[in-house]
Amino acid sequence: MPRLLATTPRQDGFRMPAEWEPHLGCWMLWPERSDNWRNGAVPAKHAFAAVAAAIARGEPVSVCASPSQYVAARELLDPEIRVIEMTSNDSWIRDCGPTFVVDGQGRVRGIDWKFNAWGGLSGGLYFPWDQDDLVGEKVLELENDDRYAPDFVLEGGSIDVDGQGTVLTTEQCLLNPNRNPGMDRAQVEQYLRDYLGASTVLWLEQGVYRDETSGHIDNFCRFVAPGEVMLTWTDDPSDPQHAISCAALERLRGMRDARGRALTVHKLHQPAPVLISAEEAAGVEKVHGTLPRSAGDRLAASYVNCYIANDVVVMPCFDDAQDECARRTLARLFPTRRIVMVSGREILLGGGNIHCITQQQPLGNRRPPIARAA
Ligand code: KQY
Repeated sequence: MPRLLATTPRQDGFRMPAEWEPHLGCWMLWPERSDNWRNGAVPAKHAFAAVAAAIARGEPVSVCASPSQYVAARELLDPEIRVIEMTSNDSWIRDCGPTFVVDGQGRVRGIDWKFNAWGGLSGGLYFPWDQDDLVGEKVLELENDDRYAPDFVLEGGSIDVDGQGTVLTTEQCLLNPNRNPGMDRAQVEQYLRDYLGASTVLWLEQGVYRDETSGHIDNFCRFVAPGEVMLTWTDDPSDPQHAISCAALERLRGMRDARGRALTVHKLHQPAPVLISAEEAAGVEKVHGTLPRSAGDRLAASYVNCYIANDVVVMPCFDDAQDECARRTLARLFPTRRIVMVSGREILLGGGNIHCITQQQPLGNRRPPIARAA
């Protein structure tokens, strides 16, 4: 039986690896709620299946689906993808799932953060979230991985690491009183250091314009290698994203990572504004307590929200002229991986993108998975 640990990963010599370090596989949750996904989540299910298939070119994928959705998921997902029956409130495993950590011997453990649906009753995105909050524990039990369970609310999308002691995050999210009220910056940093095995926390002020997660870093700025980050960008000064990205660039230029390196910043130009159409908005059920969708609302579209798998990088595309530029940039940044584009619009309509619906499980000292021929 996996153990619940009272120590911290730092005390035990564990750290969160960078996403480009080898994976045992990837976890996802299956979408179904009709107050977040339009048309009974049918288009979203196809989008999730396409993401799972793209990732499965590089590593094994496990998709957890609720009892009533097991058959639909099994039907739509490729046969090599494992489907597991598991209840959840929605399908954002980056945020409600475990964060895996490894030690120098390649042992793997998990952090089971507290989850409150991006802000609980003051600004959260839906109610209840009790089943989402159990996802981390359930995954770790299935995998027989020992578990840390800090009394700390954190979504996986709100942090990014280089695997060498540096954590990147935003003040907008982690200092938001609707996550860990009463905790100041120093206390939040201590949790990040203790649980991610890091020494340096780098803070950007905010995330992508209108990102409903309170500015998750994984949609805005992420490590692509030690000492290198990619940043959502626009050259258009009339776009509200411009000032946000310029302010971030300014801060990034003054930062040093845990090893004292200055950061190289790679700009990823955002697509033209993605707005919810009247038809799309009409397909989402209105439910009290769930963030509504309105025609004309701008979505937080970003190419940064991609998943770095063993042999592939799976990136969202938006039927936009910038898609190809972003693909080329990612190909340059990840020269040993194939870049696979999957349409991101349907996932974006739900409030996130490919990185938000995936969670990597590090390989540690286990045998490498056999990748399907791409
Ligand atoms: O990580 C994310 N971007 C999650 C977004 C949740 C949206 C719920 N409507």
